[in-house]
Amino acid sequence: MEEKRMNSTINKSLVNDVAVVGVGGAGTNIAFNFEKLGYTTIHINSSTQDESAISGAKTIRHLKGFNGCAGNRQLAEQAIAKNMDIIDEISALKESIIYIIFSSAGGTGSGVAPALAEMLAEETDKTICCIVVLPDKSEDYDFHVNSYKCCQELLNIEGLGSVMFLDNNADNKQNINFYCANMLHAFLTNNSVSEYGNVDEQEKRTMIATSGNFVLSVLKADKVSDASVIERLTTKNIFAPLQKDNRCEYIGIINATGKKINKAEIINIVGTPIRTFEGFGSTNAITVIAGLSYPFDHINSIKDIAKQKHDERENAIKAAPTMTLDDIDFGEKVSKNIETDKKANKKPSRRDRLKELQS
Ligand SMILES: Nc1nc2c(ncn2[C@@H]2O[C@H](COP(=O)(O)OP(=O)(O)OP(=O)(O)O)[C@@H](O)[C@H]2O)c(=O)[nH]1
Ligand SMILES: [Mg+2]
Repeated sequence: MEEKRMNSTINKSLVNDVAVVGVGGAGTNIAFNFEKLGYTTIHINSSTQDESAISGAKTIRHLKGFNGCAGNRQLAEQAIAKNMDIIDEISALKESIIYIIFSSAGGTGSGVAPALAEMLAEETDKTICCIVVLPDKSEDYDFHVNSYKCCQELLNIEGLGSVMFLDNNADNKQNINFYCANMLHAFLTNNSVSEYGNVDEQEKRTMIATSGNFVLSVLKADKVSDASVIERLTTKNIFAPLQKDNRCEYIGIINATGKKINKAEIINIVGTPIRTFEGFGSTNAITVIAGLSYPFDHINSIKDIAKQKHDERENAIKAAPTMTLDDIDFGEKVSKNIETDKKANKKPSRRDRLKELQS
């Protein structure tokens, strides 16, 4: 009992040590889900319309002087450059773990978030984690170009903690937003204890702080099997498909009572970790993989879609005959200006005629 109380206090302190920063429409929508779960949250946007979508949000920081970035990443970077006080405010937060959440495909989040993440990683001792939304394949050219460029920039930042890649092909946006916040919350708050072992706060911090891709699965005890957990980690989930190179750093398995997940089966899929942290006695079974390779193949497929859409546009421009509009001159007025015509045809007034006689 004593141990249980101690463990739950520790886990509560972990949640109290996490702050969330949403940037742009998608980022602030997802961050709002975290805010409702009790996290310290800051919402950054350039668009007042996006801001009204999260009505009731406590802390909204508007990028002053801007009203939307319309998919323009450079404009968004300028916006944060002119509003550096927001970065100072985040640096000064008491929480030591910051999750920056944004879509890579728009303008505001895609342009602001990498700059923000890099500055916080350079200038603070905080653990800087990201949650990045990737576009669905039906979306337009511009979204794919932005997403690829944003990921390219993000993956070159040194000193980042874990990054979660949410794939908008996987489900509708509201579900993705909800599952992302609630699964991570389930992991951060899990305080199950067992004489067989626990995943403690430090182990959770280690997994969160490990750079690379981070995925997790949360299943109710009655749904747990090795196959269902693997399915949730690899296909039936909200994440970008894993890079198939068998590289990971840590595995965390918090087993549901009476339903032990076979570690070897997980390793078979994600690769050999430095260590597997195992816990028991949980209501939900939670499995976490940290330090995976970034999903390079999937990000390259975003570039391929951009290229395909680019080529379609170029081909249409090339194939279209050059059209011009010829001049026309029918030697007459096209439309009559009645007022001008009336004045032109008016005979001189008696006053004017008398004036002429004065000279
Ligand atoms: N998962 C998820 N995706 C979203 C959500 N809202 C928009 N998106 C996706 O995010 C991308 C557009 O990014 P936004 O976040 O709307 O763009 P922004 O950062 O506000 O940038 P601008 O509006 O261009 O200045 C598209 O791929 C959308 O499909 C959301 O609530 N959840
Ligand atoms: Mg927007």
